[in-house]
Amino acid sequence: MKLNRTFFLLIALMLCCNTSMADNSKAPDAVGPVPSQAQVAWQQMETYAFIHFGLNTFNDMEWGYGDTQASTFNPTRLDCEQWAQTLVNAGMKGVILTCKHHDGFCLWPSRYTDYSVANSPWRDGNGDVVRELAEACKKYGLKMGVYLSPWDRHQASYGTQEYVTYYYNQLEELMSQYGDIFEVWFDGANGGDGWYGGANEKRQIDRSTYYNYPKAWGIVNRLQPDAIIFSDGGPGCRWVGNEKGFANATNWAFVRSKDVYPGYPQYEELQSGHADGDAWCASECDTSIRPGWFYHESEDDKVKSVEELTDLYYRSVGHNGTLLLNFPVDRNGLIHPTDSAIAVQWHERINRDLSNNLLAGAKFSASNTRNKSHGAEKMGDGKWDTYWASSDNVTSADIEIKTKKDVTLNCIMLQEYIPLGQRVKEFVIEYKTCCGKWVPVLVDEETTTIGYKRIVRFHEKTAREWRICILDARACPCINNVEGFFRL
Ligand code: FUL
Repeated sequence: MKLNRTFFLLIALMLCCNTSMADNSKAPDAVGPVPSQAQVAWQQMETYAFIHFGLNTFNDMEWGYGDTQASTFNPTRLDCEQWAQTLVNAGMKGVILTCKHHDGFCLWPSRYTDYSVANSPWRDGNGDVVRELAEACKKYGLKMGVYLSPWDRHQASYGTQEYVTYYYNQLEELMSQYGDIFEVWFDGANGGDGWYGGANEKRQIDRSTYYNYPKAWGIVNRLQPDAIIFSDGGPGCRWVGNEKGFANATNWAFVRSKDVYPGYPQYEELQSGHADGDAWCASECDTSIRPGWFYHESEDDKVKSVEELTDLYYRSVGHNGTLLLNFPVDRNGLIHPTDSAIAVQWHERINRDLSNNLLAGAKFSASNTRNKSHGAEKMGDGKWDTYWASSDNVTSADIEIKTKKDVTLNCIMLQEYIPLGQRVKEFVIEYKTCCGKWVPVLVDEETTTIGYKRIVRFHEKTAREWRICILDARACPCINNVEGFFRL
């Protein structure tokens, strides 16, 4: 009995020592899950474009049935350089093309089907949209990504193993013929019915097993090791669970990898991620600049406004996601002038909102600091790789920011140093009143997670002292950037 007590006391003492002996002279240990370097680089792109273009464009459809004649694909002035230049002017860092949508028509001359540009009048059947875009991307400094629909309403073999091989073969073509690819889209959509070589029927497949995705991902990893694989649950990045272009304010870059697969029925969870997820899988917020993904003349006056797009930016990039904004290329083969004008004005608006950091040059301090090389000033030095961190086991701390003179702010940007994991669970932003009282700013959404980037919009306040109170975190917080703005 006595021996037992002594034994337990000894264990308790050892545990205590262990905690207090946490080595705060070193950088904090990572707290899993953590992103790969490629995932960090991908998230730093922040905004990139989708292009939906194909037979649907010429037939006023969203989901071609698979029987539309290839001969109807005939853009008269197709110019991928116009796309690339427009996208660069709109601040986009990359572009993902629907190389094959659900109708099965290929925008490149695939050697595995005749249902492609090779059998269209465009460039006398000698054209290759994927190649033209890849070349334009290189010229204008954009990254290139591909969308290859797993569901194919044209192929007679759809539903059999033969189709899966066909799908892998096409993936292999796209991964090996067009240079570096930054992202590959695996769309979970499958409506069942289709032409299927004339069968005109409904074909159900088991979405979680039919395509054997791990094998498809193996092809991507072998040929494009840095490419980010998109699907409902990654593994590279995840769908955000809606097509409206926003993530929830609470947004974890994790998913429970065993649960989520392309076509995941509880997709609404993806708007916030899984706080207890075992895999790093940040959210990509996709939406179209128009109601449809493909071009329809009837939507020429329904292009999203600069205000709407700006709001989406704050709720995607500003909610720890990326924004994938779709441009439906028109029948000429060009981005429509209305869409391009709005996209460029939107980019200018974001730049105007977020270019004048009113906290630049302010004095940063913190209620707890790990060591000299992780001091509070690291949050204001403009460097990605330097960050403030608290001591191990300290999961709440206050960051104070003193400016030289009064500043009026209605927006604060916070960034965690994500190579060490996403940590913060809850925070509050406060300002000091003239009588020396700390008061929280008025925010219209919850202030919980931060992640790679959190941009908090609030009702404007004028003050010389500001405070970010981190109330809870999964481990000691590591913050590498804090900026403040006045948005007009
Ligand atoms: C969905 C598709 O069904 C839509 O047509 C579009 O391509 C969108 C981006 O993904 O799942």
